[in-house]
Amino acid sequence: MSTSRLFSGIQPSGIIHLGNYLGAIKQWLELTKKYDSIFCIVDLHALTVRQKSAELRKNTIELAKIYLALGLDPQKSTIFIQSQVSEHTELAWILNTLAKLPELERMTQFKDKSIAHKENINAGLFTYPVLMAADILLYDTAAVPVGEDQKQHVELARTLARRFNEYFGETFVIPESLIQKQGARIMGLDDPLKKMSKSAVSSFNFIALTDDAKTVEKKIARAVTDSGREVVSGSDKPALTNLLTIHSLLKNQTIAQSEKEFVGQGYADFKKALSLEINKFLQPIQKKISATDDKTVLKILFDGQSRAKKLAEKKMKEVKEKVGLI
Ligand code: AQP
Repeated sequence: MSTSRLFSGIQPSGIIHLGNYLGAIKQWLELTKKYDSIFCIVDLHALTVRQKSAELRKNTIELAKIYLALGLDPQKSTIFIQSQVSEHTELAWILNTLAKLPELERMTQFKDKSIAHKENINAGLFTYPVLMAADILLYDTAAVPVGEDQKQHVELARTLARRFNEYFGETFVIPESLIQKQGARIMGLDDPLKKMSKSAVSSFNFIALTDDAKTVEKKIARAVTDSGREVVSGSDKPALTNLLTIHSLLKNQTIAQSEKEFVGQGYADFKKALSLEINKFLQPIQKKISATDDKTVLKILFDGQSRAKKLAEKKMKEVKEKVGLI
């Protein structure tokens, strides 16, 4: 295995959806063959949007079960919970002193979430990208597989790494984001102009990986479509393009191949076939999730914690020395 490191994380801010899977996780499995991989459950990030504690706990364990059900092998990669390695927040503070206000103010996710959660525009939401930079830089990460929405945050991690290196001397690896060509941005089923999101107000925005077959059928039946009758993609057909993207990615084929399957058929036929495809993908995963018990998952997460902690401690020691902290 190459020593080059990969880091990626997902927030347990709800149950992960097809957008998270198709945009990010789908490429993880292949990448684990090439990189020394670390997969984190970024629970501290989830706190930037108000969470109910019991639900956060449940979603954290559920997310670990989903990681395993999707095929991540804890023997081959490190899987752990962010809050269990305190160096993440420690490094985030130091990086906070390097990040500039205008750099954070221009973050699209901050702007979007400030609109979606007007009642809770907290400082954590604003400095979220700095904590994400710490997550990445702490492990000398070379590659960060993310969806298009996170590219801007990885850019900031690169900027902060360079700034630190210039001021304090060579310390951090400059990470690269890995973004898939297709599926990098899966849009909401209820609004194809905004990305699919776990914390969307309506559950009709997303297909959660734990949705049962009936729920999937209902959500796809209700999904917004464009005017017209033919099942075709195009810049003037954002809703159909999104549904066709999901269909093609699940079938590992091009959008053109998916379009061809539905020549002469209407939206109803297409939606039925799409629901079937989604359920075919979800059912084996759901079986694996329910076959995994909490105790097994916790053991995997604690093993991951001790592996990650060792790397993080070493890096923080170096950072503190460089900065002049005793
Ligand atoms: N709609 C999307 N299309 C493609 N990729 C996506 N990702 C998220 N949404 C889409 C990618 O999934 C990974 C994990 O995301 P996250 O949980 O860390 O945070 P997020 O990007 O903020 O995802 P959500 O679903 O929108 O969560 P909430 O609503 O809690 O903020 C990332 O790699 C992301 O790019």
